[in-house]
Amino acid sequence: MAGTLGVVADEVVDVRRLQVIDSHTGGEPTRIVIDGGPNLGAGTLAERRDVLREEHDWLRSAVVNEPRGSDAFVGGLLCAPTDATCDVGIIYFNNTGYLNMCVHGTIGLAVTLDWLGREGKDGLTRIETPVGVVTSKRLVDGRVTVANVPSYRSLKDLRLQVDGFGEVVADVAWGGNWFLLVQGHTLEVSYANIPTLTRFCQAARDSLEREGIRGSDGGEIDHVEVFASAEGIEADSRNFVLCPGGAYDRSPCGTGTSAKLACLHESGLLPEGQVWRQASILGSLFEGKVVRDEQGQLIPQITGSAFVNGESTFLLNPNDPFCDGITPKTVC
Ligand code: PYC
Repeated sequence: MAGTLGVVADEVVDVRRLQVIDSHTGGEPTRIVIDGGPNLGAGTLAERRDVLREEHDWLRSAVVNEPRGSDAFVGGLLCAPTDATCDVGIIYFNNTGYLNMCVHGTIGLAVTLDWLGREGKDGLTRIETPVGVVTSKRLVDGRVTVANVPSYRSLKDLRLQVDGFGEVVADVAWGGNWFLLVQGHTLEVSYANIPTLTRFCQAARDSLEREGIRGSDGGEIDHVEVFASAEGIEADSRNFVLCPGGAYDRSPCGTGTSAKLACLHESGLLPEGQVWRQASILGSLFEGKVVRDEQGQLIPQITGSAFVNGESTFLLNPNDPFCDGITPKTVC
């Protein structure tokens, strides 16, 4: 949607409007673009994500980067689904690029659709993503359960040398994104220790890259998760999750919790249906369990709460040097 808001040197300026709804899930922000996005054609969600990345990356940057957003934001572009059984489609992105799936974002999407009166029948919404169909179900207590894409572990007990930190023991698993899950370590997993945890996770990513370790489909392992026992709160574990753009996840990270559940199940430590309570670095909680689908695939179900906390129209003025957000290209 375009409008004429400003006049610069006798020239009428076309200002593009984007309508967004903000929410947060356990402290982690989600910003859903509900109107004003570009036409991405009629391909699959994965194809339309490629069009967005290659031809309209300005949208990602304008929506989640400063000055409108921050490194912590995950954005989502609401799309028409190509799968006729789905209610909506979604493409998630962040400060550095595009996500495959995002569970905290999908819990945020569920409350956003409820706010708009657009969720599926009886609070159950089928959502097409670039990596498969997921569902969200709003529970009577207001929480939301997301049934995620099939999840699995691809590497167990990997010994990784991390510069400045020594050897750690970790698994690699898929939960809708690729994760390095670190348990054999001596780090303190606490809010006060976020700067050190961030340095550790960045160094661990560098080690993965140096050693050419990737997910079993060749995908980059771009999220790193560090686990410890949960002291002082009712949870099975507390985690710290570093996202691809260098920000930490304020929520327990739903795709990361899915990857964790797959590892626990494959190690015989979490039977089907048993609840695992995963706390974030802030102490916000997700409850998760795994079930098998008809094909025998492991489906994590993640439950958490989200709150709608903003409804805005963004104005994209081409005369604004930071119209499309602050990026390396806009810095001189
Ligand atoms: O909840 O899946 C998640 C997620 C991914 C990145 C940030 N949050």
